[in-house]
Amino acid sequence: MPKLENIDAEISEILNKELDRQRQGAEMIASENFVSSAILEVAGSVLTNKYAEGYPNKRYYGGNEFIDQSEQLAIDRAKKLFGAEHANVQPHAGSQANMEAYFALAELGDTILGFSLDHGGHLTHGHSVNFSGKFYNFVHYGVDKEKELIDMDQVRNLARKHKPKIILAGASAYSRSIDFVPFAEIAKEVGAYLMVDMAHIAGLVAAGLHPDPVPYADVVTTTTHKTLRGPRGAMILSRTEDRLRPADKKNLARKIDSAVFPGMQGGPLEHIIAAKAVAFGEALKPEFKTYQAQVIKNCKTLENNFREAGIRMVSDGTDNHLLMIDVSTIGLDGKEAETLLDKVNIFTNKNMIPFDKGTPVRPSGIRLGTAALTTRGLKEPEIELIASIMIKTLKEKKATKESKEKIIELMKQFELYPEL
Ligand code: DSN
Repeated sequence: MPKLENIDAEISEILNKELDRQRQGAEMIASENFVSSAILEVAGSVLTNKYAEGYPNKRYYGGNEFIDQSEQLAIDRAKKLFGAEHANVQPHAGSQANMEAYFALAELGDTILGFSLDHGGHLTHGHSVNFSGKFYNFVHYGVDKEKELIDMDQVRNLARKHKPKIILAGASAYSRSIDFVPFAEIAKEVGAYLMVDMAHIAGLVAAGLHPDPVPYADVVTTTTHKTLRGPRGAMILSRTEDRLRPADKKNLARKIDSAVFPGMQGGPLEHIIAAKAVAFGEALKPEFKTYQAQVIKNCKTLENNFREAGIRMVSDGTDNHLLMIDVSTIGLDGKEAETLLDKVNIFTNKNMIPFDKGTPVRPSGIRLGTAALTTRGLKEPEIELIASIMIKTLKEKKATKESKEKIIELMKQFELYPEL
């Protein structure tokens, strides 16, 4: 087979450079991870060639015998992994999954109660610049000022006042466990659907190391590429029955499927769906639980190091795979901190923190995560070393060549895709 480098030297070179960057860096962006070689292989497979609009055994194109088998495996494994009644594995990304869930549960203009982006929510949870904030009437809850934990009194009061069609739980920058029981109680009291976006914590949930939203929520959306460690994509889990509208001709499972196709998407990405099946298969193995437990231990190690260094953390620490650092307490903004760390090959992202006095482009925080480093095999001693380099770089406001070399040297010891 001709090699990419002989066909498209420019793209080939970019791929090689990106592989080197990934190999030589300490990847601490909380939403990123490294897929297995098996997932890489399937994501780059011949399944990309096939049109398969519809669902297994109900397609709008011929020739889907094997595609049907692969998508059905992905569905069955997803249901088994999360104990869900229904799974739709076609959403291309988390944004689409959320849009499709809103389409299935609400009418345009309906009220939805969600977690504010600047307190740790997500753009698709009703921000004014996003489709969600334009199509629906979002009302937002946040964290309390003292402990910086989700303010359930506020959730209850806003739910009673606004009577939302959907109450949405889930976050992209919240380092504490979320208890879905009170959310379900409030949803029941006000006659709302409970929807959970578990994108960040899906791997922890699958391993039984975070409270499970599936028994409590009507609909659960997730991306597949964060702690779940699958290919870039998403899925929607749901109950079969529509709890609030049981008399409707379509049950909830069918409403979700119709919202995905033909409601929002066309041809599913069957190469990615097969790669999701591989990821779910990996997550069903006992080693996955060991991996997720180490993700949390590594994050706790980070927390201990930042506490000892006297640097403020949002909510004073973590229960999961991520940690929010308030870099304003050391005289930096998030953009400056991100840039300094980039220069020593530690990859993070600037992030708003609750009650931030900064702006989204110059916020007061950075977000750190341990899912990707743990996949590379790093444990507590290596995390300590990375934490010490981070803290030194941030406190001295100086990115030294020596620090960068130490990170490259460390990461060399943890091979990434040696076969490539
Ligand atoms: N889910 C976001 C993140 O956490 O990085 C991106 O949309």
